[in-house]
Amino acid sequence: MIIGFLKQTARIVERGIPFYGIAGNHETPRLRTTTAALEYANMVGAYFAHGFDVEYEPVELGGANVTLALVPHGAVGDRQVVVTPDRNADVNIMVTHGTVPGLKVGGHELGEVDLPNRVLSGDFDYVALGHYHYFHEHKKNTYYAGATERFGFGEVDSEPGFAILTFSEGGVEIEHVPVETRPMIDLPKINATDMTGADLTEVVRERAEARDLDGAIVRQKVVDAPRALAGEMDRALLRELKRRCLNYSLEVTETGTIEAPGEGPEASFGSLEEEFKAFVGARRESGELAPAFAGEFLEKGLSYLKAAGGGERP
Ligand SMILES: [Mn+2]
Repeated sequence: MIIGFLKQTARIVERGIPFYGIAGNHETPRLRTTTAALEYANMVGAYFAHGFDVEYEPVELGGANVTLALVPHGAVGDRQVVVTPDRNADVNIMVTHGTVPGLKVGGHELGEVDLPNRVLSGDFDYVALGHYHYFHEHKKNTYYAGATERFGFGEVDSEPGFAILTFSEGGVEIEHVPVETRPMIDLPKINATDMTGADLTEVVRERAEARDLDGAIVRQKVVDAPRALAGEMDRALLRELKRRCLNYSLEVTETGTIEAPGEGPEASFGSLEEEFKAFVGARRESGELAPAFAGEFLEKGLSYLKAAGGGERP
């Protein structure tokens, strides 16, 4: 995958097109002593800020002096961070990553805000946001451009694409340009109470026939299934569906178990320590880990992380 990314990066750079970006939560090195995979792109002439500081990059574009304020995920975590526009630039653009105040997903406000107004309130001509995968207006000059591909069924209703900005005396205009992606289809959920393997096979077949699934990424949820029902299904049908679809995923939840929560847009990532705490906490709550063991595991794990210097910010 990194080879494909580098080839496409080189295609842009070779044409003399300025190419800048920042690291998000996934691209930021987990240990400060290591480097980021994005450094490879920098070697072929792009520029990605992936450290823990705000970086200002002047770029001449179409006769205008543009200053980019690159605010990677690593800098957003700094409570003291200050981002200011360049007074000498014609156009000031901030590029950053995280969750803005008031961002609602499926009617729910996302809990954790890591891009407070303190970061966003500078007098920039435009603020380009990443992390939330939908094209979304936060303010007139502040948008999430959205992702160019869907990353999970939580994004089944998103329209992948990119954004084109036009700056003029009158301000900034933004246009979302959809890109064609593989179809992603979440088939209507099947309630399997009292079904036999043959019944379920029949309903799965009906659901599949109702849509054109060829080459698509498909999910079929089955809930409230009697024990071991999935094993009694017709294997030939499942093989055929797996062959026709890029991916066909049959997700069966048995009676008495709790359905896995739907994947929303990706959660915000904290430090390794916060993630480890959340990991242990979730398993203690689900009963997977006994409380006494979980406590000890958490304590030991945190001390190892501390010793490795992974969580502590200097
Ligand atoms: Mn992200």
